Amino acid sequence: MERLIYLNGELVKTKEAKISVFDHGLLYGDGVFEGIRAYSGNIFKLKEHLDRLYNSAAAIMMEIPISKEEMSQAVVKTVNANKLRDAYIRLVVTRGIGDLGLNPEKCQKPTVFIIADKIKLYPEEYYKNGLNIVTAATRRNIPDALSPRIKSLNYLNNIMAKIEANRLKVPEALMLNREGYVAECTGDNIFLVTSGGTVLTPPLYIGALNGITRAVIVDMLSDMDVVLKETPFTLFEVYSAAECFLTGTAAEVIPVVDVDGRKISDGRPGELTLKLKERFQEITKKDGVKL
Ligand code: PXG
Repeated sequence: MERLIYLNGELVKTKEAKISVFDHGLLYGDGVFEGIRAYSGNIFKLKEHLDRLYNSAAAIMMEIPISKEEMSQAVVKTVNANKLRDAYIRLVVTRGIGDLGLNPEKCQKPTVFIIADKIKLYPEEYYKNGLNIVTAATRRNIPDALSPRIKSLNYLNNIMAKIEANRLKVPEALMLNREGYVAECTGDNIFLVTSGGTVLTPPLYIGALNGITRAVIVDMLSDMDVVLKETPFTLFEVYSAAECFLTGTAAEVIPVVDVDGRKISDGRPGELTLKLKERFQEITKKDGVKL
């Protein structure tokens, strides 16, 4: 089925959903985006995604031309127009059409588009057996150059790390910050469970995206009375962890069983990881903005 794309206030067919070659989103990666999911007719954490989108836009001094309420309605409208109940939604706002110079003042109005499509799920095997990942040589962007908290269209840092993963034929790469602390993966946040049962995740200032899935897991751990420490850690803590898992909109909660050739514990997905994955999936069934 040909998809209908929301583009600057209108729903247009995929073939007609075109962006100018003078759009600064393309010329300079000047823009912000979100990846959102709908589960059985409910858009998961839409408010949180929109808050992050508008915060990212504020950080790059870009005013999104429609209100959050209008954006929320536009997302719902786009998913419904494509008759989707389970969907992956990509929401993009670029600086808009300008000239060939990088000056954003030349851009009259941000371009807004929303794509809703079927979600490509990760292979079931990843959840059952866990992922092998590697540490990328490419360090995460330093926050005082370009904050990893901004979900910008400038994903080259992550893409370079993803290329390293591809070359080693693994699905994800772990990224360290400039100081050598573990930050996050190319499209997922990371958690460890220590042998004592404490859960660790890097604080956001280390250089990680404020993941929506991460926040759900943080709340869940608090409900379960599991001690969570948002604290910097190095690869040593990763290699010696009892469990390791990644979180993200696409992956949800996914176990990691091998990092840089070091088996995590016995090389099987951990107990707490599997419990969190199940609990997370239960929440996705209940919560959300109705389509
Ligand atoms: N870190 C980074 C760098 C991300 O891009 C996450 C963490 C997880 O955040 P959420 O809010 O989703 O829990 C992301 C988001 C993909 C894809 O196709 C994944 C993301 C973004 C864009 C595409 O796998 N992950």
